[in-house]
Amino acid sequence: MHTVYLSLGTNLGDKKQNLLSAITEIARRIGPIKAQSAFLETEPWGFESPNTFLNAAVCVETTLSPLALLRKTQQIERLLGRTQKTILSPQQGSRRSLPTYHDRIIDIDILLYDDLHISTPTLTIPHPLMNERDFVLIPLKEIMK
Ligand code: PH2
Ligand code: MG
Ligand code: MG
Repeated sequence: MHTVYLSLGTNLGDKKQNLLSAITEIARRIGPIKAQSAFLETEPWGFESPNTFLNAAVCVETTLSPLALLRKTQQIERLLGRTQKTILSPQQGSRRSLPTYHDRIIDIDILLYDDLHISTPTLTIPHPLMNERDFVLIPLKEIMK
């Protein structure tokens, strides 16, 4: 079994229901939920939008590999109606610019996977921007204590 921390975010539609549906699908397709944070209303970070976010974090146990986990989280995003993908800027690795973000029905990001450190073109764990984002850190601290 592996212990995984996921970040959830939504700023379109029925945001509370979007988080609840995502958590239901995570439990069904990824593994049992060990801890779940409160839902936190946050201002858009890294882009401008009139739509505030609802964010949360969950701790899940899973037998999935990191890449299989990524595919499952993307499958759940599509199932819940997410269409657009974040557009990565060319110099993202250099931290000189952020990706182009957009409003979304649901975003599920992998924060931590056991104490694993990996960096591939499709997946980096721990999440490279997590320590710069209060909307990630506040829910995460709540469930890690
Ligand atoms: N997600 C982003 C970019 N900005 N801002 C907030 N408040 N919450 C998010 O979940 C979020 C964001 C990229 O995934
Ligand atoms: Mg994200
Ligand atoms: Mg994402």
